[in-house]
Amino acid sequence: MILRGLATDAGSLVDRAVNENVIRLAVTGLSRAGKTVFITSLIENLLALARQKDTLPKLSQRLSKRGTSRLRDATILPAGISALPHFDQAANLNGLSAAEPAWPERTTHLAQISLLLTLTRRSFIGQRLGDRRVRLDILDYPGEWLLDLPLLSLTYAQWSEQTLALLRQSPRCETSADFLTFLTNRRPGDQDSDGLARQGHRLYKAAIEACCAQYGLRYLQPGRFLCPGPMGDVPLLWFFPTDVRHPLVLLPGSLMKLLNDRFEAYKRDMRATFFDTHFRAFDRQVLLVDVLGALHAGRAAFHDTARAIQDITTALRYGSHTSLIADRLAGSRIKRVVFVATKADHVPALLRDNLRYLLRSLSGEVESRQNAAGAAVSYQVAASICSTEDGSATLDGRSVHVVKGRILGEDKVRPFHVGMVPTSMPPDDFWSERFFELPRFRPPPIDPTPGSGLRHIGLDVVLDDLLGDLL
Ligand SMILES: Nc1nc2c(ncn2[C@@H]2O[C@H](COP(=O)(O)OP(=O)(O)OP(=O)(O)O)[C@@H](O)[C@H]2O)c(=O)[nH]1
Ligand SMILES: [Mg+2]
Repeated sequence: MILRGLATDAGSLVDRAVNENVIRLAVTGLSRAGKTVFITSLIENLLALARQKDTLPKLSQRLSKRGTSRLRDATILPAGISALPHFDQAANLNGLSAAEPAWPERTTHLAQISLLLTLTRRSFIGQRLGDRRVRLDILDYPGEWLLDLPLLSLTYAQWSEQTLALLRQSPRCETSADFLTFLTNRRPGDQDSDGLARQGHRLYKAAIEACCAQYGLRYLQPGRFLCPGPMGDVPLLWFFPTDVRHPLVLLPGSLMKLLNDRFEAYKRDMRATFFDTHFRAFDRQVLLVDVLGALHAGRAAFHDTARAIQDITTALRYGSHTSLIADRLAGSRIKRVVFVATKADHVPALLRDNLRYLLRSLSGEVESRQNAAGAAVSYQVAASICSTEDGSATLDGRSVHVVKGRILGEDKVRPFHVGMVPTSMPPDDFWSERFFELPRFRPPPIDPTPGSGLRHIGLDVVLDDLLGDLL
C-alpha cells in the first residue's frame, strides 16, 4: 500500500517535471498604472482563447496547428489553502459589465490568482509524453508599495537625506510647507515622544498625499503611508524623514532613535509580509507604465515616473543562470521583461508608435542593464480594455486624429485629442505648468459570462512577448 502510494507520488512528481511549467508572472506598475485591469483582461482573454474565440490573434497564430488550436483548456485554479485573498476576477467582470459600468476599485491589499493552460505538444513524438501544462501565478498589490523596493536598501539617514532633498524642491515644497516648518523646530536633543512622532508622521503623510493628488507625482515613499493595507495606521508607521547630522547619533530615549527604529522595523515588516514572501522569485515581468498619464501630469510627474521605473528595475534581479540548480540555489531571475505603455486607447492608432518610443526613452538605461544580464526585453503599447474608437475631429479649422468615447458619468460620445506625443524625453519648453488628468472613459459594453473575451489593443502582442516560447 505504502509502496503504491510512493510510486504514485513519484509518478506525479515526474509528470510535473516533464509536463508542467510554473511561471511566476510579475505584473509591475506604479499606482493607477493599470495592473488590476491588465490581470482581469489577461485572464478573461486567455479563457476566451481556450473557448476558440479569436480574442488574442497573435497567440491564435502561434497555437494553430493544421487549423486547430493546441490550447485545449484554460482554467482558473481553485484558491486551495492559500493564506492570501483570491484575486476577485468575477467581481471585476461584474463591475465592468454592470448597467452603469465601473472600473475595479483601487487595490488595497495583496491578491493572487493562478491560471492553468493545457496545451497539446507541437511535435508528434512529444505528444506521446501527454499534454503540457503552463501554470501562471499572478499577484496583484497596491502600486504604492512597489516604491518600497528601492527604500529597502537604504538606511534611515540615507532615506531622510534623499527624501528631504526632493521635498524642498518645486513642486513638492508647495505641498510640504507645514511639514518643513515642523522640521525646522526639531532639535537634536528632542526626546522620544509618540506625540511628536505622530504629528510629524501626519504632516509628512499629508504632504505626500497632496503631491500625488495635486501634481500626479509618483516617487512617494513609504508606500504604506499612502496605502496602509489591512493593518491600518499602526505605530510602526509613525515616522517621517528628518534632518540628520553626520555621523548619525542614536541616543537612547531620543526622537531620532525612535524614528530610526521605526524605519528599520517598517523595512523588516515590508520584507516579511510582501517582498520576501510574495514579491520574489519571478520568472517573467510585465512592467506597466501610464506614460500618457505621466505626460499629461507635467514635467515633475514625468521625471518622477522615469526615476521610479529605473530605481524599481535596479532593485530586481534579471537574467538567467546557466542551470536549473543554480536557479534554485540563488533564487530565480526574471528572464523576459515587457515594458508596456498602458491605456493606449487614449491615443489614435497613428500615434501609438510614438508612445512606444517615448516609453523606451523614459526607461533610460534599464534596457541595457537587463540585456547585459541576459534577459529579453521588449516595448509595447496596449489597452487592456479598449474603451474608445478611432476617429477624426476638426480642431482650429483643421482635421485631427482623435479617439472617441464616453467619459464616465456622461452619456454623450466625445472626441478626445491627446495632442503631441513626443518620441523621446521632451525638452523643457514642451511642458506647461498645468496638471491635467487623462479622461476616464467608460468601459465598452461587456458580456459578463466568463470566457467571452474583452476588447483590447495589443494585449496579444504583450502576451506573446511574455509567454510565446512556452506555448
Ligand atoms: N481607457 C482605459 N482606461 C484604463 C485601462 N486600464 C486602466 N484604465 C484606467 O486606469 C485606472 C487604474 O487601473 P487599475 O488597473 O485599477 O490600476 P492599478 O495599477 O491596479 O492601480 P492600483 O490598484 O491603485 O495600484 C482604471 O480605473 C481605469 O480608469 C484601459 O485599458 N483603457
Ligand atoms: Mg490595482
